[in-house]
This record gives sequence, structure tokens and C-alpha cells, in this order.
Amino acid sequence: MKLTKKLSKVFSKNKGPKKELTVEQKISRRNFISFGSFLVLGGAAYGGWRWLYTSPNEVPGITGEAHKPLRAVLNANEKVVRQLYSNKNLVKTYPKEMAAKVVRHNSDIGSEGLIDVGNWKLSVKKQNGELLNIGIDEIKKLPKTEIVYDFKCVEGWDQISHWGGVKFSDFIAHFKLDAETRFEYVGMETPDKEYYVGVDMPSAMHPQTLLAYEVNEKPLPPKHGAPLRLIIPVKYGIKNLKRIGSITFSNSRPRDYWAEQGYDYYAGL
Ligand SMILES: Nc1nc2c(c(=O)[nH]1)N[C@H]1C(S)=C(S)[C@@H](COP(=O)(O)O)O[C@H]1N2
Ligand SMILES: [Mo]
Repeated sequence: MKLTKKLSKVFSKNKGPKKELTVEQKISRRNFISFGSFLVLGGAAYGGWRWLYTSPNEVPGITGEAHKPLRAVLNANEKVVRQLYSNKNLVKTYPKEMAAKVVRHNSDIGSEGLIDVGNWKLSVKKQNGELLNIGIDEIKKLPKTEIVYDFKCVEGWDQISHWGGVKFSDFIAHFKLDAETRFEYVGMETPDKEYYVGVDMPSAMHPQTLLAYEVNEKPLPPKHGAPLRLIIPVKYGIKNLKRIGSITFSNSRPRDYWAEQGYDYYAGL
């Protein structure tokens, strides 16, 4: 398949219940397409050169053979594009011995003070309007995943820390929320709605993204987001919402506390 076709396929793969593209989406789509054209044209130039170099006795564009070098370059470019735009790139991990014993603590907007973990429920709003209310014990029964990685705060500090919980993608599969993953964004808010984040779906579904309930193999203390927080290694700390109260899905950007203060909405690393 031609690269251009692939590019448009990559773009149209979100067959979710979306309507019009927002201006931002149009801009990023345009940037993406022009970057693609740049690669295609660059590849064609290089391919042309390779062709001149390797097949001086053939007429360009006539035999299939003549296209081979160009084809190879296009295929290589496609790999580059897929790598750049895929969220499958894994964040570097470390042995757990390297994790900080005293985990740094930052702000607690919407997660201040104690919480009655027994009465806490995670509410998940499904596409059909149905509301799931899930207790922490139910979440702890799901397959556990641990990660030790370098947590980075936009304020300029970072620290290797060790978290445990359920992969967001496992949580989605268990609660049969596959249809919801066709939306473009996930929104999460604290129970009091004081702190809230929006995350693009590919980053939420990234294999290292966790709904975490442990730090250093112990239940999260309130200051680190008891009973459940987001650990999303592909993003800066600001997106790692502590004390999740609700999860929603949408094609428009969910409100985001720090984006409202002028920080980059995407906040990717
Ligand atoms: N509810 C809530 N979650 C939050 C914040 C917050 O103020 N309130 N701060 C964020 C920021 S800026 C960072 S760096 C991390 C800090 O997490 P930690 O306190 O466990 O180190 O939490 C993030 N999640
Ligand atoms: Mo932060």
C-alpha cells in the first residue's frame, strides 16, 4: 500500500462516534500530512538518486524493477513515521532496588486529607449513559502490573519510583469498555472535582499506563493518591491524577486543570 494511503489510514482509524474535527485537530492533521509529504518527497528524491546510482541502464518508471529502490525507501520511511507517532514506545524502566524509598510528594489539589477508602467508589460513565461504581477491592482483584520508572514533574524534579496497580488497558478489557476506547480522550477527576485531567486515548491505553493502588509495594498513602491514582509514564507528573473519583470518555478535550493555567495540554515526555 502506498505511504499516503497508509497515512490517511492511520488518521482515519478512530472510527469512534466523533463528528466534526476541532480547529486544533485540523491543524495537527495538516502538520501530520505535510510532514508525511516531506518524507514522501524526500524519499522520492533519495529513491531517484539511488535509482540513478544503481540502475544506470534502465529507464525510470517503465519496469517494476526500476521502482524497487524507491519502494524500499518508502517502506523505511513508513517505519519512521509509525515509530514517531506510535505510543507503543516504552518508557525506560529500572530495577526496583533503584526506586526511591522516600517518595517525593507534590501538590494535593482535590486529594487533601484523609479519605474513607471503604466508601470510595470509582465511577465510570459509559457511552450508553450507564454508570459503573467500582470499589477498590474489585480493582485489586484484576491482574497486577508494577513499574519502576523516572517520574518527572514539570517543576523540574524527577525521581525513580515504584508503582503497582492494574494496567488501564486491562481495566478497560475487564469492564468491557472497548467501545469507549474509540473516543479520543479520557477524562479523570478527583471525587470533589477540584483537580482534573484529560488524556489522549493512545496514551491512556499505552501498555505502561496504570491505575495504581500501591507505591513501594504498599497501599498508596493519602498523600500519594489513595486509594487509586493514575500513573502515566508517557506524561509529566501533572497528568498523574491522585485520588481518582471518576472516569469519562469523549471526543472533545476533557477539562484539564493545568492546561487551564496555560500548560501544554498534551504534556507528553
Ligand atoms: N489530585 C491531585 N493529583 C495530582 C496533583 C494534585 O495537585 N492533585 N498534582 C500533580 C503533580 S503536579 C505531580 S508532580 C504529581 C505528584 O505526585 P506525588 O505527590 O505522588 O509525588 O501528582 C499530580 N497529581
Ligand atoms: Mo508536578
